[in-house]
Formats: sequence, C-alpha cells, structure tokens
Amino acid sequence: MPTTRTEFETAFQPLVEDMLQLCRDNKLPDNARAWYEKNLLHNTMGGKYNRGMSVIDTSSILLNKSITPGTPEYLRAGALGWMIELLQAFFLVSDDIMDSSKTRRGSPCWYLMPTVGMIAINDAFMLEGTIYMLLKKHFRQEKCYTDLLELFHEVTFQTELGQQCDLLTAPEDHVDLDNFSLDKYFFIVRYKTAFYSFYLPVALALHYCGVATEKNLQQANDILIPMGEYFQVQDDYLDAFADPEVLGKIGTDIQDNKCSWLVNQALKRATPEQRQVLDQNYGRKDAVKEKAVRKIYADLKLEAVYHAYEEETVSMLRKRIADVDESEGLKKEVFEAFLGKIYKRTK
Ligand code: DMA
Ligand code: MG
Ligand code: MG
Ligand code: MG
Repeated sequence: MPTTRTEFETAFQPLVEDMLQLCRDNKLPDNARAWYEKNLLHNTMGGKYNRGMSVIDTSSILLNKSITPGTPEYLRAGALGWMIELLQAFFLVSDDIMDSSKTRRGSPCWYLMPTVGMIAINDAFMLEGTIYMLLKKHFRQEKCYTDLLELFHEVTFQTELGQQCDLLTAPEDHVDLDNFSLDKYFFIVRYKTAFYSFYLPVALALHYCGVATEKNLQQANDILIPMGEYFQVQDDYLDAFADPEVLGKIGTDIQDNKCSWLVNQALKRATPEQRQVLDQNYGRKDAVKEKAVRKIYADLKLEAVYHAYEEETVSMLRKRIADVDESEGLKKEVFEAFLGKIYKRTK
C-alpha cells in the first residue's frame, strides 16, 4: 500500500524540530528563527508530495516489505523524501519570482506574501541549505552518504541548467517564435524537470536500499527521463487548459514567452494567418493578447493533440517498463507506481 500524504507529513515534524534546534544552537534571534520556520512550513508543505512520497514507496517495493509510518525506517526514507520536497520548494520559490507568477498551491506566491518580497531570494537559498544540514545529521555515518550528497548536487546543477535555458529561450523584450523548436523544448524539460522530479527519487531509493548498481541506475534513467518529459508536457498543457482553482496556480507561459509544448505544437500546425496572430500576440504582458493565443490553441484543437500524445507516450513507457531487467534488484513495479500517479493528471 502506498503511503499517504498525512503519513508523509508526520515525518516532517521531527526534521523541522532538528532545524529549529540548530537555530537555537546558533543563538539565532527569535524573530529570525520564527521567519525561517514560517519559510520552511509555507513553502515545503501543501503540495502533492509525489516526489517525496515516492522515495518511501520505491524503497518499500525494492525491499519487498511495507515501511510502517512512525518507525525509524519510515522516518529515514521519509527524510530523504522531504529533502526532495525542500529542493522543490527552493526551485519553486525562485521559479515564481523569475516567471512573475501570482499563485502557487492556491495561495499567493511566497515573494508576493505581505512583508516577504525579495527576502524570498534568501529564503530559497535557506530551503536548499536545509537539505544539506539534514543530510549530514541523518546520513553522515552511512556508506551511501557521498553518493547521496553528489546526487543532490548533480541534480540541482542539472535543474539550474534547465532553468537557465528555459529563461534564455523566453526573453521578456524580444519575441521571436523561430527560436522555438521541439528539440530545444525537450532539452529544457529534461534538465529543468525530469532529473529532479523523476530520476532523483528513484536514484535516492536505490542508494538507500543498497541496490544502486550502474545497470539499475541506467535502467531507471532510461525510463524516468522520458516519463519526466511527459510530466512537463502535462504541466505545459495544464498551464493553458486547466482550471486554476484545481491546478492551484495561474498559468503564465503565454505571457512569459515560454518555449512551451503547446506553442511548439501550434507553430507546427498554424496557417500563415494563424502564425501572424501568434507572432503579434505571444509573449506580451497583455491579457487580451493572451486570449488571442488561446483562441489559436483552441482552433488548432491542441487539446486533442495533447490527448493523442499522452496515449502514445504512455504506451511507449509501458513497453519500456515491461522490458526492465530485474536481476540486480530493480522492480518494474517502481515505474508502474510512478506512471499510475501521473497518467491523466488534472493538477
Ligand atoms: C518547472 O517549470 C521547473 C522548475 C524547476 C520549477 P515551470 O515554470 O513550468 O513550473 P510551474 O508551472 O510550476 O511554475
Ligand atoms: Mg513557473
Ligand atoms: Mg519556470
Ligand atoms: Mg509550468
């Protein structure tokens, strides 16, 4: 049985307590400690926790036993899961500033909260720093400590590379749709999303369970990177087509001039007239122009294009999963569980 959000949340409290103790040890002023605690709770809690919970679920599949909430084992696998959620919090706080987003998880973005503003930049750094304080406290004595440390560093750098490319292909003051291509798109999303959201949880669990062989890591990579690409295509689709109330965030890709999956599909299919509308309306900070782009998306039936892409991708992934070699301790079920969580998602 997969772990639940409520169970997973119980594994966070002791980690917050560790960090508050560290603040006390460093004689941090009370108001600074209270700010840090609020930063931790507001930005790390309230999401779907898919990434974090999958460290526990993957470990329990790999070890072929259930990991019971409240046990030391649950807390340890859970700690690794929460470190991914902290990494995600660090990325999201900064991503929302860079994307000029308005809402996240149904609330105003952290940098837009009263009295926060650009303190959010330092708060993001502290969310990242928290990972390494916790990793040291809980895993320093383990054989896999260096592997875990290097994995977090490497995946963080890959994500930052992806964010850099995402931002550089979306200049605020210069729209040139000829700059976009599906090749560029899949490069960006592999780096900005797939490594940290899909490869990282499973790689952490493989190290944690002592079955991180070269072959297992490679097999995980070969399935999880395309799965992560699919996940970001969903994110882009939902940016334009989902109800913001359900999604918890208001889409910004059209106004932000993003090299999104949808605009790439539109460019492939647009008539010269439609292309002109896209050239004149995409990437402008203007709600009326955004609407004109949305109309092109609707006229080109991109919703149907997306559903066809989804079905095709999922059957490709299912084939790859069926071919997984389990001889070194990896299990097909790890990937089936992951795919099951995102197939046809609406948020
Ligand atoms: C997601 O890109 C990537 C990271 C590293 C946060 P995005 O800007 O599309 O994410 P969102 O739609 O959640 O703002
Ligand atoms: Mg964003
Ligand atoms: Mg972004
Ligand atoms: Mg998005």
